[in-house]
Amino acid sequence: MIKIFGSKLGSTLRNNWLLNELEVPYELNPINLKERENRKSEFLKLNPTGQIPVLMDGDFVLTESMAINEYIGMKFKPEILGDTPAKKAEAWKWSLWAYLNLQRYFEEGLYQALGIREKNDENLKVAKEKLEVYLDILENHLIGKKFILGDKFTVADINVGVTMSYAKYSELDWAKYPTTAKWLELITSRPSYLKAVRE
Ligand SMILES: N[C@@H](CCC(=O)N[C@@H](CS)C(=O)NCC(=O)O)C(=O)O
Repeated sequence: MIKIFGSKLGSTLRNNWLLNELEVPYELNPINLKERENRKSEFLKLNPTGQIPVLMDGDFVLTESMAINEYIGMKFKPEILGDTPAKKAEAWKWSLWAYLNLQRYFEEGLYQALGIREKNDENLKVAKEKLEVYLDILENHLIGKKFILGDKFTVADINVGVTMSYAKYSELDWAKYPTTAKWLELITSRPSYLKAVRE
């Protein structure tokens, strides 16, 4: 059985959500970051970077949540990755776009809220300004579409959706992003998401 080392939230959620979506049984091995289990030598053998998630499938060990989703998709249901070369590439494009442009600014709010970074209003302001630029782009992209790639739910919705789940720590004016809010509500009401965050 596939093993995931990680948690129910953060980057690991990408993998737990996709595994549930594809109805693939898996075993979640909790790694407690507060207790620094990710820095123990046993875990560092799996991922020398000391980060979760890690996938283990037999002897095969893989890190990086989006690479793990590529593996899960390829192995169990390749269409979830996009059903044409263009759609697959677009799925990667949006997954990387969100991770590289949105996530680091969401992390400012998240880390300050959790006390990992010191309170700094100026940094929060800068992060919010940057987020507004990128969220406008996502909003315009989603207008007239049900999902990121159009009418089909794909791995891009999961990868980008998890990045967007960090938004709750940044004080955003959601009235500016009604289509994004509707899309997020739609994808996070899927049983696969609810199972991943609850169980
Ligand atoms: N790019 C990595 C990021 C993984 C990551 O940032 N994991 C966080 C939890 S969400 C972590 O393990 N943090 C602990 C640390 O960096 O010490 C991925 O997508 O898998």
